[in-house]
Amino acid sequence: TSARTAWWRQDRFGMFIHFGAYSQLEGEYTRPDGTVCRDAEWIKRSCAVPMPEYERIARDFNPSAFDAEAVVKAAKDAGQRYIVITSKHHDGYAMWPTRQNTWNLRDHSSFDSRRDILAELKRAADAAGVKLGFYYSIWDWHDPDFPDPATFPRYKQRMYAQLKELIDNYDPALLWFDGQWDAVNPVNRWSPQDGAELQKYLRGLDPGLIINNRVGKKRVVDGDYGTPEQTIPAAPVEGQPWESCMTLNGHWGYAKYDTAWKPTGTLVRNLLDIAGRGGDYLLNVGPDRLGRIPGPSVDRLREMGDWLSGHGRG
Ligand code: FUL
Repeated sequence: TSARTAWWRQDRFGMFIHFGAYSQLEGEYTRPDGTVCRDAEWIKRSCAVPMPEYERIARDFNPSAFDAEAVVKAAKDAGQRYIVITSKHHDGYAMWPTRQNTWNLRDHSSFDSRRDILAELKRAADAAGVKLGFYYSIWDWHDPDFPDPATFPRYKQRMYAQLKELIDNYDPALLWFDGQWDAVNPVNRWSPQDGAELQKYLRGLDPGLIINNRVGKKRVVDGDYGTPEQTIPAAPVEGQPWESCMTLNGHWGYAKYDTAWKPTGTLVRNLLDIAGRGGDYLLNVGPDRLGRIPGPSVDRLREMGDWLSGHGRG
């Protein structure tokens, strides 16, 4: 792991992007009775949006203002050296033109079907010398084969095929798995062996690929690094690389009602605290329904970068 993760450990600071069909709702779902339910990337589930209704909402998704160069610039300005974007969150919606189903941004949206935002991001990131990685949720609320133990192997096959597409088409530097847990997932049968198998498969495709520990059961032996969420570990595991992922406000996906932005001073302090303990900081932005990173996020990222370049890191 140590040679593989060398660049990443040195980079220290990355941009997380939560962007998907849920972004279309911008955090607010109005129920048939007129009441409003709020959340973000979990909204389908936490607000019990029926699947046909969620599919109808996704049909309207048209992130026409998504600007890969602006995204990469915001990251660069902050001093971030890698980007990890949700290729598929728990809702199962693929943000690239996958051939495994039609539940994706090209085939099920109002977006220009000639565009591919992952390809755009890859191009812009390469041009700027920024690394690109993908978040991928093992848990899938949409695929009908997921919940049934009898059909789960078919789901698994499609998942492998999707991951191969991602690697073949976009050559990611890193894969950030999620949705492997027991507590929340009522039909979880993702075993340590499943994780080990998947890891082996991916390494066969690309030995240099960095993989987080949620590919398995978050044990030290799973993947390349630990993934504390919204927290900075007081006593990191000796010898295990780690990365704290955190939000800029209180949500991962765009939530228009959430204006509780963390002050830049807090963000800089978090970065220093994490770097001082040997970790990486993956700081999240949630683009709106049109694909734009919220202004308050861009401002804070720029202010962080200004602070860093004033202190010897350009
Ligand atoms: C969690 C997910 O359930 C959240 O939606 C988010 O993606 C976070 C980074 O990981 O496990």
